[in-house]
Amino acid sequence: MQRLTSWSLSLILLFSLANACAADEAVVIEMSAFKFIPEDLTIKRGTTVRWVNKEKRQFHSIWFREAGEEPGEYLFPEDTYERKFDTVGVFPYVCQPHMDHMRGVIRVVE
Ligand SMILES: [Cu+2]
Repeated sequence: MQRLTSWSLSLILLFSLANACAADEAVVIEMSAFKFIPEDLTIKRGTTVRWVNKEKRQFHSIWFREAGEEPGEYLFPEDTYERKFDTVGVFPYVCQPHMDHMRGVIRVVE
């Protein structure tokens, strides 16, 4: 009984670790100095992308305008936004307030 309990605890610990690692598998795009870094990103299908606002004061947004979506909410410094890409294709996006010069593209491959 004692052995079973510690074995179960080990399993729980293992699963927790696995989840923590999985959560870190997101590919990060930083928003800094009015740019998406990297601006052009290629990922495998099923990958999660996490945008992080690294500005000191400036807000930005993520808007997949060409896909006909609504503009995203404003992301203030240290705010993040995540999206998983399950479809192969090219997905351009812009920052709504700075869309003339602040643009990025996600290329999803098999
Ligand atoms: Cu912006």
